[in-house]
Amino acid sequence: MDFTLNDEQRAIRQVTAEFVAREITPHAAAWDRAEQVDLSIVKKLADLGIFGITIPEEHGGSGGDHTTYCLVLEELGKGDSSVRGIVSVSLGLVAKSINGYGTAEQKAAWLPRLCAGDALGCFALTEPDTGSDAGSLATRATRVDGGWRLDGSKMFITNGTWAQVALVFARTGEPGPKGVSAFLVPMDSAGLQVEEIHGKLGLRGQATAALTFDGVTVGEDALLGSLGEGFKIAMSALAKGRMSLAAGCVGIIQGCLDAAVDYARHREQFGRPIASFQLVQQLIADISVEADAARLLTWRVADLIDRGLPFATESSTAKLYASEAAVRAANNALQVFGGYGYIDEYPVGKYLRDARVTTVYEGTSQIQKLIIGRALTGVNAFA
Ligand code: TGC
Repeated sequence: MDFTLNDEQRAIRQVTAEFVAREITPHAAAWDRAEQVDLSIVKKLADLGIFGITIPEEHGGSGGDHTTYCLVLEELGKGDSSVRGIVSVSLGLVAKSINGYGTAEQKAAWLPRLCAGDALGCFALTEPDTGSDAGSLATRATRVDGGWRLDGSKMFITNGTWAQVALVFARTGEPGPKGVSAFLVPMDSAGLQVEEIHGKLGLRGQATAALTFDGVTVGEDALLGSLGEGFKIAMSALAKGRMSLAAGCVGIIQGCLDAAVDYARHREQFGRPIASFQLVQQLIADISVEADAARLLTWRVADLIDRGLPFATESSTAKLYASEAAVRAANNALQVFGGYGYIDEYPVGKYLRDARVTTVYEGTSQIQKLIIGRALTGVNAFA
């Protein structure tokens, strides 16, 4: 593996870091308090080309590689995980799925708009009663004249109140994963109700919603991929999504490291900077080691994807490690800050709250361990 970044990757990382420092970091605490990022950030991100990385140029993207994608998500994650999540769902889960499985018409209808930030996507897999066992989902799509009718509900849907298109997974056949199909559903469809979920511990700037489908009708052309291919589309999206989530966690860990080092150098106790105390240095060293380890695990996944090699187990490994490490890093950073870490004048309390859910969504840490265990042993713990 060659992890030397090329000139283009370094330049994009630098431009993104400057953008984050100017447009996101100064507002992150206020957006967190207000429970809503300023949505003008979407167009600004799009103008920088961020919603089109890895999408081919012919569909409005820049055709960049996955290492570049991870570099960008790390910088966004350092600035505000709520903003990072808007990108990793709209681009990482929705646009990439359309690019991978869509017809020429579906790509033409949605990809230029998603890349330009004129539309956002949301990924509607999870349901009120269906989390880890995603293949048992109950939302139903039944054939009607000229298309499909969708009935059911979805839960914890990022971008839910902002999106123009939902990638919806619904049952069209037998129980279990093989009976699931995927649909592209315009969010202004009649019968689709969206209710924002408030009171989250973290990711408070993001719009997380519950969706209800009550006789929503879509045409034949809404089916993404083949009939019964929906679960494969969801798993394929999540396999890459877990890498992007890991990259966002690397950003959290790096943000914790930078904040803790800076604070420890300036905060004085017992007549000298707390950076001079060995136990403080231990907290900082632990964060640094985990930043390196999480970053290298994440870059390995990007490298495998760009070389066309299998990557799903490595992506679960990166997601598992980076998310758990982000929680530990934020906890250690808060310890360095003492009481000041507990108020939002400094970023570490928000890092801790935002990190916590990363061990839960896009597959819990327990699910990642079972995916890794299945790959190692050949024995399926889910069956
Ligand atoms: P399993 O037998 O593993 O697979 C069923 C079929 O899917 C195929 N498949 C894949 N295809 C392509 N790429 C991949 N990476 C694939 N992984 C699996 C597989 O080959 C099989 O097809 P076939 O034809 O061979 O039979 O299915 P399972 O039911 O045993 O899966 C179990 C498990 C636990 C791994 C799966 O259900 C799972 O990953 N659960 C976790 C669910 C999850 O991550 N949910 C997250 C929802 S989204 C979210 O949290 C937030 S993002 C969106 C937002 O923020 O709004």
